[in-house]
Amino acid sequence: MMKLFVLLAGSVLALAAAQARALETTAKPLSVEITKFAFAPKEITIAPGTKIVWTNLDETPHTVTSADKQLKSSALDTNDKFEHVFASEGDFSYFCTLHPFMTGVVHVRK
Ligand SMILES: [Cu+2]
Repeated sequence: MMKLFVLLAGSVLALAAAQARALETTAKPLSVEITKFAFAPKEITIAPGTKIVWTNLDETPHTVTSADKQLKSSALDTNDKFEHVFASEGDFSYFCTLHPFMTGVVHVRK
């Protein structure tokens, strides 16, 4: 009987640890690369509260800008980063003000 209890307690702890790891993974910042005049990935789906970090890998400056100005980076030089935490659900389209053909979208879903 005691042995069974110890086994049960062990598996409950293992489950709790697995859940903690899952939460950590969700909260981890996600990366979008700006490379060859494009956002990669161009579309990304995240949970509310997730941070996205954009990094410009081009030799040319780019921006991360949305029409509603929720996203408004300065001109990012090579290896410069811009980050934003998406708190609420929705579809957030953005573009580069220097090259408006460069577009991307962030889908925030529960
Ligand atoms: Cu650009």
